[in-house]
Amino acid sequence: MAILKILQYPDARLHRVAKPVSEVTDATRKLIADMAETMYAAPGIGLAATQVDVHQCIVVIDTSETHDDLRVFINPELLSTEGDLKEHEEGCLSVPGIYDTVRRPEQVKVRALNERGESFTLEAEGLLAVCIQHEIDHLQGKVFVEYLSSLKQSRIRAKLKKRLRETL
Ligand code: GNR
Ligand code: NI
Repeated sequence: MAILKILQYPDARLHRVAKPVSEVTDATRKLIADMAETMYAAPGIGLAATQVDVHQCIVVIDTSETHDDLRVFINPELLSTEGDLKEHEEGCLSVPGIYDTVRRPEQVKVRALNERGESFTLEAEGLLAVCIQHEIDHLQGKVFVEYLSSLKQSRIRAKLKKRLRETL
């Protein structure tokens, strides 16, 4: 297993659109193991392959406090969303230290493949629903700050660029 490097916003590679996985192989499972290790080490509750510069539709999520409930989503599709829009404070491992409120549908229904290549559907609400939507956005090249005002986005870009200069 290995800890992978997480791309930091603003990085153009975070805006690439991921390609569906055509076959779930041992290489896919190796990547998933590395993504999980990277997510737990960060620590974070989710990670999309896009964030580690792999542009394939793969997501790992674990919203448990005990870090023992890994969920794997290969080629996830949002089948439907339900409920009112709900505000949630979001953060992102690719936008460290920045937290802000995003409004998203309360409940989602998602279909994906598991690590054995089997199809499953899942209905989620609460933090898991927020995280699934956040990760599917990553696969589509979208970072949560894009839901914020353009003023906030330029402030965040300036702050992270400055921090990047200072840590070089
Ligand atoms: O660790 C994470 N926490 C989080 C909190 C609120 C909403 C979404 C997230 S996802 C984030 C990890 C990450 O960046 N996944 O892409
Ligand atoms: Ni993120």
